[in-house]
Amino acid sequence: AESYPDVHRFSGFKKLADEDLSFFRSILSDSEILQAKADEDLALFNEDWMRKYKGQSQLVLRPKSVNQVSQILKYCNEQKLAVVPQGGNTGLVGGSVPVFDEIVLSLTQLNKIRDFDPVSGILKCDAGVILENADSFLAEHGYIFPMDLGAKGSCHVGGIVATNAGGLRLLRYGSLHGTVLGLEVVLPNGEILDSMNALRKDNTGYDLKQMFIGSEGTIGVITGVSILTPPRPKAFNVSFLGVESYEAVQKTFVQAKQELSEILSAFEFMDLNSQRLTKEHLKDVPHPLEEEYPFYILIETSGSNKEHDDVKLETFLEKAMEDGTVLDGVVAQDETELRNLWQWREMIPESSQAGGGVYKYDVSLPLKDLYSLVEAANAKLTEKGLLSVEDTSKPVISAIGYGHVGDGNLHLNVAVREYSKDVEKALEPFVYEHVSSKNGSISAEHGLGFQKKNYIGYSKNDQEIKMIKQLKNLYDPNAILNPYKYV
Ligand code: FAD
Ligand code: 2HG
Ligand code: ZN
Repeated sequence: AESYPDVHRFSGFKKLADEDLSFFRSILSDSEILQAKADEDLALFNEDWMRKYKGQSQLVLRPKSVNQVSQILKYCNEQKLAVVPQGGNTGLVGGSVPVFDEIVLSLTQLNKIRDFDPVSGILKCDAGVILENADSFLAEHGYIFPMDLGAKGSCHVGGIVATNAGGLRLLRYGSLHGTVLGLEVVLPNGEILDSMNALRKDNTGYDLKQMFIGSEGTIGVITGVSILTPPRPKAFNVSFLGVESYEAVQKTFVQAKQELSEILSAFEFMDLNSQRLTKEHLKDVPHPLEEEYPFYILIETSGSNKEHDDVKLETFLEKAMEDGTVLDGVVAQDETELRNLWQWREMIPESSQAGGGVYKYDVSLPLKDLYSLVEAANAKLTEKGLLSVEDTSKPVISAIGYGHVGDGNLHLNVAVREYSKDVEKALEPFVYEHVSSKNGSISAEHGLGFQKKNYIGYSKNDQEIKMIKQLKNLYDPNAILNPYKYV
């Protein structure tokens, strides 16, 4: 994990005392309180998924009711005890773990499905429901959760809403700003905002819930989510393609939109280095394509009629191969093959950090410029002597690019043998400057968290930052909620 020489504990925050523990014991049961012991530092809650950010919290609270969350925050606000809301702790920007001794408020035990309406498809659940569990529940009723991502087995519904995560099917179902219909949120002073709407349309004043979607735990703790879910498609197809260039990726995207139109549900791209890294990680699993190609594409279709979808996919592939855009490809023949193809995309994040560590950049760029960042980063790291294909003593293993082409969202992952300030300095603010010069966003879907707290100015102007700060000050004047992060 990294150390933080430039960040200092805010002296206005109280240090946890016995009287605080007595209070928490008065409102929570033993199983709802985890305390650091001599031989145990609550590592699971202090350290993030990448093992890059590590705090020193001595206390984790795991309430089972909204009322308890409210009492905890009211008390912490009065006492000026800092708090980090935590979901599945799969966030990738260091936002979900403490920096110093903040109390971790874990939503893990607030995990009940509240209500489901099989006519409208509206699901209401606690924030701590694990995404995969929500989706399995919906599957029983013929519905699907309108977003999907590699971390589904651990991340929470509340966590993805707090992050405004995008994921693998945003192309099809849109962002959570559209699908979330209502939220229940506990404000830093303990007040409960009950806005669990189940209406698709409601134009009565400010749409308050939007403020919390993507707020990364800085102005309220989300305890309940109401979300519109679509019918579960009956037929899925996945194909995995090899192409010659990034231009061919774009051309294939246009063709896919035209030919597959309403059944296109994911369009992901991966460069060769990302697949080489994943091959090393997956060891004995054979890659779907025998030969190597500069770029790969994963296309998913989902619809209501398998035969209809098959014909569409075939027609699309025939055309794209005939005109030479697509050089090679396979189509999954069954559920197992389908999952195997997906894993060559979904396992990249894990593979890219398996060698020791990873610097992750998650950016939005105009589609024509999307891959330019990976090329620029490779050039920069080589020029600085940090990356060499032949020399394995260099800190960087590989700088790879992949992501959600359909959403204009690139993931640049710089895999390193160990975390190194030299590599970080070569990449930051270089990457952010590159993105800003092309009018992109320095965070497409992972948020700013701790990693990008000093860089918001590359994507938001002074007026926007001023208003963000005003809102923060209004709702969290003591700044107890997720401090040292982006706001
Ligand atoms: P956490 O990591 O616990 O928290 C994330 C942030 O939200 C923190 O700032 C935290 O303080 C806050 N927070 C959490 N819960 C609450 C709450 N109830 N109320 C208020 N604040 C809260 N992201 C994408 O967008 N697309 C992807 O495709 C994608 N794939 C991923 C694949 C893998 C393997 C991994 C590890 C991560 C991936 N992510 C992806 C990152 C994504 O941000 C997280 O998976 C998810 O959004 C975080 O959910 P979580 O419950 O783990 O939240
Ligand atoms: C994905 O799309 C996630 O797989 C993670 O957003 C990306 O690890 C990353 O950089
Ligand atoms: Zn992503």
